[in-house]
Amino acid sequence: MIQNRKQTTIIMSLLTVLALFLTSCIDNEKKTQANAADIPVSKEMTAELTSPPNVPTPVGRRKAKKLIVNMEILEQEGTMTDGTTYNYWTFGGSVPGSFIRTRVGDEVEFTLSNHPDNKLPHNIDLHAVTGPGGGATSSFVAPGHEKKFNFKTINPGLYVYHCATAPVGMHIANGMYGLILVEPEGGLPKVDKEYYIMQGDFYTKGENGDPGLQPFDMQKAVDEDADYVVFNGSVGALTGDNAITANVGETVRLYIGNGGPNLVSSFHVIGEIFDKVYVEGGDLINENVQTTLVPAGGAAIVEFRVDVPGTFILVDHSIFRAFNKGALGMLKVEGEENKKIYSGIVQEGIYNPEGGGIQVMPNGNDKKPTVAVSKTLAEKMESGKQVYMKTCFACHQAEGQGIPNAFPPLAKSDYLNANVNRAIEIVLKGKTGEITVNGETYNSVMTRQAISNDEIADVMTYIYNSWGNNKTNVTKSQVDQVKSGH
Ligand code: HEC
Ligand SMILES: [Cu+2]
Repeated sequence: MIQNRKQTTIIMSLLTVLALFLTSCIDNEKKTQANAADIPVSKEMTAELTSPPNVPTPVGRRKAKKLIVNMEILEQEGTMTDGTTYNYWTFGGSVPGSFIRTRVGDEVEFTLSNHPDNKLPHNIDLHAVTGPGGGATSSFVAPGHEKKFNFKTINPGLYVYHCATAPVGMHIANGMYGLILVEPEGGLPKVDKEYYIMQGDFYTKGENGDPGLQPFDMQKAVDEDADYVVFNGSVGALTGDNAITANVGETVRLYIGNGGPNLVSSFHVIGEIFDKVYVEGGDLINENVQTTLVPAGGAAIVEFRVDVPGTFILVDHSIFRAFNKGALGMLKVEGEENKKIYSGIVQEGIYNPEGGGIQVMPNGNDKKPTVAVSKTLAEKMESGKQVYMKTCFACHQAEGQGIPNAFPPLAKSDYLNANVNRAIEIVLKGKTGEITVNGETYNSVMTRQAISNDEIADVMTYIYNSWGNNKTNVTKSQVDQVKSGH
């Protein structure tokens, strides 16, 4: 014990040094935040608020100001997907809510008004706020009232805001979330295009695609069993005519948020690599990233330069959400091809690993004419169904219903029923460019299907005799004729 006295003293003094060191670190930390809190504000301005996918003008070099933010809560019915509506609760009339753009040191005067036609009280918790409830406790407001509170933005970054009124999960599930950006001193580096995209999961009484006004389903929400997972509040909010755009050579910055309430997003752009990701919307910058994780109640900023033209698909790479629940958007890039970066198809040929010589199975009956086999309709339906389930099913789906905004339906398809030869040709040669099926336009790619003319006859017969189509019986000789162009 006694001989340990000296050691104890040494340890004690080491601990003291360590403690001093840690205190000074914390002091420094406090100092930067205190500094931001001390940034003086000059003048007053009203914040520009935008609905998605747009963002307000960059802050740039402007001085810190008293920034007036007026946000109105609206409960309103909107379209979830074709034929399906939902009662959205919104900040500013959109899901996600209006984008708020500030800079570090701004003194925000926030007025939250709850429209008199609304049914419920609401409030707002901004993750950019340092203070109890992120503002929630000061902003609780009944329909037909408004509340005002002030806060100073002391940490730069991209932050989520959301309603925090009980039941919190339900308010978020109904669309009450958005993003607030706090730019650093001097602003973010300049880019050519900026967009606002936020993912959310929705829970409805009916299943995905069930028509009519669909009420919120609390049990499904608790079970995290989402019917819709979407960008910007609805299926197709960022596809077709709603796609975001850029030109070859431009730099694109996406402010990505995830409102949840439950699911995290594996955000990915098919055919692009993020040059930069501001991880979780903070200061840490990662480079050359394929997929970035955006937590529920979190955000990320991604940046990339577009080098080649085409349609780039934005997805949650938990991929069934993209193709079956709606988490799919599009970035359309126009401009010159760059064959050095991407060649497109250079050559297309027959892949024949076993060589041409043994492709015909000898059956000891070589002389038998192949055309002589004539199948009954039932046999063709049987074999056609097999071809369908093997080849077409992945895109056009089990009941031929297709996938909204991606793959057209074959069930009750006016396009299919109007012209048999045209449909055969599509399967023979593939199809690109815009087509309209049952009033919906598709502008996608169906690749040439590598199946025999006999199989094409069977699968087309199967499709024409299923799901309310016009019962055409397609023969192999008809397919042969279309193929030879007569
Ligand atoms: C990889 C996905 C994919 C596969 C596999 C696929 N298709 Fe398609 N199909 C599409 C797309 C996409 C279009 C629309 C093309 C466009 O926008 O120009 C389409 C269009 C069609 C059309 C015309 C539009 C309509 O709805 O009537 C027919 C007919 C069709 N496909 C039949 C088939 C058949 C038969 C098979 C299987 C042998 C098949 N497709 C396999 C994606 C696919
Ligand atoms: Cu609310």
